[in-house]
Amino acid sequence: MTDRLNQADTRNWQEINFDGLVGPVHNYAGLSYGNVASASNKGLVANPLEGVLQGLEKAQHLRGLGMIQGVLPPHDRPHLRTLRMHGFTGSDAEILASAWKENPALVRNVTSAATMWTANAATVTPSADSGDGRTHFTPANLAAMYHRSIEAPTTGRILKAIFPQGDRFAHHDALEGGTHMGDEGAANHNRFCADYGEKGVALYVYGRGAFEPATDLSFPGRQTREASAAVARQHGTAANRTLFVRQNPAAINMGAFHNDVVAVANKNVFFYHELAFENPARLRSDIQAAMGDAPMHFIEVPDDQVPLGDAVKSYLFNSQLISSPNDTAMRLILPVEAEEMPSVKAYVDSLLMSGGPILHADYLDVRQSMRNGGGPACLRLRVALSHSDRLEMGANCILDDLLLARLQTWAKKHYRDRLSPDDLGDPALMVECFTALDALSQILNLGSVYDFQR
Ligand code: SUG
Repeated sequence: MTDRLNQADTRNWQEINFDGLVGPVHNYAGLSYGNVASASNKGLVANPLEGVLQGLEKAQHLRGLGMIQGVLPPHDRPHLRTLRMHGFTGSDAEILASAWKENPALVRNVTSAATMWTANAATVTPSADSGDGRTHFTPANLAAMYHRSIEAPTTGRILKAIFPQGDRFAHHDALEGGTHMGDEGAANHNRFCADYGEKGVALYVYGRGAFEPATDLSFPGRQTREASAAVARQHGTAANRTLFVRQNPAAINMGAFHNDVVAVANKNVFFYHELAFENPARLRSDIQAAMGDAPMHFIEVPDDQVPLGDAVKSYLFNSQLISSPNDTAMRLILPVEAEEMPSVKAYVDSLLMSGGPILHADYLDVRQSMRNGGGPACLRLRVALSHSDRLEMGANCILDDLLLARLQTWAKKHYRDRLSPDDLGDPALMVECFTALDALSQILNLGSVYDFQR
């Protein structure tokens, strides 16, 4: 059965980007150690309404380029289930009040809007590459950061609502084992292929081994080799088409807490910084060997043209690299911060003139997210699907004009335009968030995915 499904349509594949909607509690609490933007913007007043609208505008921009664009909903915050697990009891308002009084830092952690960065939601293996011809999903356990370690169960329920478990789609539980099995999802996973429906090569990038001291790291290596290997095994990708490589410790120490801050792939193009990996020449030859006859294009950005610090600060590599049906060449979707960094702007200008596979670049404003270390690529989960896979999807998460208008109206009705970390104990904010998400789950036809609905 699965072979038949696998072979039914290698054409008519498209990569869908599922953008995470910025949540109503979007704020700058500085929760992510090792994420330079999050730490340096700690305490700023955020504008959740502007954030969600910026995200929708990015999604709409991609739609305008002919891409299929999905959305993933924010999670319920504050996460009362976690506070109950901490032993707080009573009504919702009582739980929040006593937790805020006793431990405001805990409340800030369970009131992060970090689920917007859906590149960390899960690792996805398209059906063309998996062992059984189904699309496989493993929600990331995000064990390295407490505020993100509470995401996986709700993420799993949302993914199952959109991709029903069965002949087409297979769902795994998030990895157990705490930080030893730290898994940050698609942000540390690249897929190379000649075309989306062709068999691809998976490249998993990890920060450290689970059972070795990483004395060369001054910031957390969030992803372990063992976690990457476990996900690859679950998804059943062919051994000769599955590669594992360590991220350069120098990049992690410079603030590249995920590999997608220093590298991005699309089809047979790999665009990365010279210092992203310790031995890029070896990696290139391993990728090309795994790809066989399909020629790869490697675009290695030299440190003397774009210093690693500029790349991390501007998020050059946290751009989306897309093949839109309207273009023959590939296109980068960059944050405006990249345009404002002279070394990066000069590099991108020369890249577009080089006659290579990337000939277009758009700079978009996602500053609300960027201040927390989340660029265009962080904000989306890529799912490559055949046409017949797409027909089997559930829920109502694919953007069209009507859904876009409904989401804009919904956000304007429910979101604040100012939020500081000191506001997170406000019981009214909790009510606003749950009311907004209840309405959203109906708009997106998700069923009862949230803890407060169960
Ligand atoms: O996990 N920031 C996120 C940013 C994630 C970016 N994702 C990718 N690179 N794919 C993180 O560090 C900051 C939240 C705060 O401080 O409130 C935060 O979680």
